Amino acid sequence: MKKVLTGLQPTGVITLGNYIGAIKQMVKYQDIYDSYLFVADLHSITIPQDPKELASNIKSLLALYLACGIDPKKNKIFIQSENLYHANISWLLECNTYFGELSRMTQFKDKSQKNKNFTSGLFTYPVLMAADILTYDVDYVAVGLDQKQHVELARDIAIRFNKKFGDVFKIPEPLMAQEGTKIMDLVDPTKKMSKSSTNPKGVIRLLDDVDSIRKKIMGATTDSGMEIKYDPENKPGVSNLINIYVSLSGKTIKEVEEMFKDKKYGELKKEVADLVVNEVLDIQKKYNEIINSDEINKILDDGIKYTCEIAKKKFELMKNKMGLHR
Ligand code: ATP
Ligand code: LTN
Repeated sequence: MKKVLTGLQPTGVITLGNYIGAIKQMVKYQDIYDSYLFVADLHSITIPQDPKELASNIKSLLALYLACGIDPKKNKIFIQSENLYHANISWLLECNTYFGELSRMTQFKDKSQKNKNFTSGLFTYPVLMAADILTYDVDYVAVGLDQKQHVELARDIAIRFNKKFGDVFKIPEPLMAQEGTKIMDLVDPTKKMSKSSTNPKGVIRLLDDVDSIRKKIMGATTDSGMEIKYDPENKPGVSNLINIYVSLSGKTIKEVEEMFKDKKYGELKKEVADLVVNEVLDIQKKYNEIINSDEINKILDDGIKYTCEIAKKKFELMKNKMGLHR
């Protein structure tokens, strides 16, 4: 069975974008691949985090994974910082990664510009991500377009390491979400809907109360004209609503356009809101059952035991190949 892996950062309550673009994809993959899903908490501290908030975000993200349909029997679920091998493996890889390569990462360029006092962790972040991936010899890494460059770097590092020290790593491939799964901000539909967005009106979070979700969708920016047509370039607002409808209903873009052919924007918004609210209510119900149960701890104990065994073997193999032994 082929293996797939992904991680999400606990940088805030996840959005409808994260749900459609990442979690729903993993729910689909869990039936066909051996799946690894973790909380990338070591990645989140590359930018400053409030310790109390971070701890609560980690727990909440885990509960949301389960509430969204991630099946702990089909996934190895773990917290990155609990597996001490990730940071160790990352160091061995860092010493086989060039400064120039990391300087070319577009995420680093963007994020270091936003915060002049950025940490060196922000710079070496892609190597830690390579460690997450290469440790488990996965075939696929489930990511959005923004992370593709990091997966390509992981491949380059693995190829170089194998050449230098022998066959140690499998070369992974990015597995991108389907076309059209990028959900945009409701207020500015030319911008991605993002956890760390500063305008709450544009972002739907899975734990928002459903009245406010309805209000945000009814207030979404639409475009001039009247026609309900998928055209992201000229009609980004309407296209985003169609995209959400398509992602949650399983219908095709054509079918949705047909359904709303002679209808007004307001009707599309109402139907999108109904779909989202329905799905979110179900997730919130499950979330509330899980968040204070002991289920998460049990799942994490199993996940960390399983993944540490694999990671330990990979770490020992790397050390041996590199001459780090008695
Ligand atoms: P941040 O604002 O902290 O950068 P984010 O909301 O942009 O967070 P990430 O943590 O970078 O999200 O990404 C987690 C996963 O969710 C990735 O696989 C990413 O591709 C996916 N994702 C994030 N935003 C969207 C979106 N708007 N539409 C579809 N997928 C998304
Ligand atoms: N960098 C990713 C999160 C992440 C990840 C990974 C994704 C950390 N390690 C390994 C896939 C594989 C992000 O910010 N979305």
